[in-house]
Amino acid sequence: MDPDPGPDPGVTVVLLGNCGVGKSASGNTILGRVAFESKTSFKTGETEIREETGQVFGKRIRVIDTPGILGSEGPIGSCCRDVLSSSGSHLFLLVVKTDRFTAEQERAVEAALGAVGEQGFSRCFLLFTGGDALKNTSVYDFIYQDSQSPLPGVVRRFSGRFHLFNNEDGGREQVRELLLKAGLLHGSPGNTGSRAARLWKKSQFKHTAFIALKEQRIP
Ligand SMILES: Nc1nc2c(ncn2[C@@H]2O[C@H](COP(=O)(O)OP(=O)(O)OP(=O)(O)O)[C@@H](O)[C@H]2O)c(=O)[nH]1
Ligand SMILES: [Mg+2]
Repeated sequence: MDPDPGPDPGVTVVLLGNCGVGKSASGNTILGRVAFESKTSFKTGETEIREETGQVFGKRIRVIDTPGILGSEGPIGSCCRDVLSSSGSHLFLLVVKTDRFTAEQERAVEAALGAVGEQGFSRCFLLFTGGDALKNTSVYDFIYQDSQSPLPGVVRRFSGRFHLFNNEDGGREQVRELLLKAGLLHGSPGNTGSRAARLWKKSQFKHTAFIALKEQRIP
């Protein structure tokens, strides 16, 4: 008889980023319920690290919601290190709003990357929010719309590890796709026959082709 594998350690997802970018709303979308307070005003933003757990597509998922990273680098960095040393799978989501990518947004991205550290970087995805507001614009067009913006460079560093959420409709398919891309559902991207592998390959191919096209156009 096989030894008892013990309780499933599950997946820990950490939401990181600037204040007001949709971290809490994304946590709610992932869990499929209103677990975190998502506010309309930046000024009264969340100041504490909170966590909630739920069953998502048959997986036990612990979601950790953090306050805006700027000014809270210490406690958030320590939270990320704790997660990295815990059992189970980990996914860091660096949340960015599909809005003008300002110098402050860039600083927040750098601070979040500092919190995740080299050890966590390969498990870190960029998560764009505001998919509904993009309307007929693709996420690729949004990323590359301004050739002076540092955003294309940020996306390139993630080698295609990015995803788009529409937290307004909170649809489940976007959550499933994120978990598939991250290799957390039905096998890992390394398992070449899996749907995750196909989805990952498709997004990598699209990303590489798009970069090649854009880089020819941008002087
Ligand atoms: N239209 C639209 N609005 C969104 C989306 N995601 C978040 N928002 C809105 O953006 C605002 C900020 O969202 P929050 O989830 O509170 O952002 P946060 O990053 O948790 O903010 P802090 O906790 O203050 O740092 C809220 O008004 C959300 O409703 C989205 O995908 N589409
Ligand atoms: Mg919040």
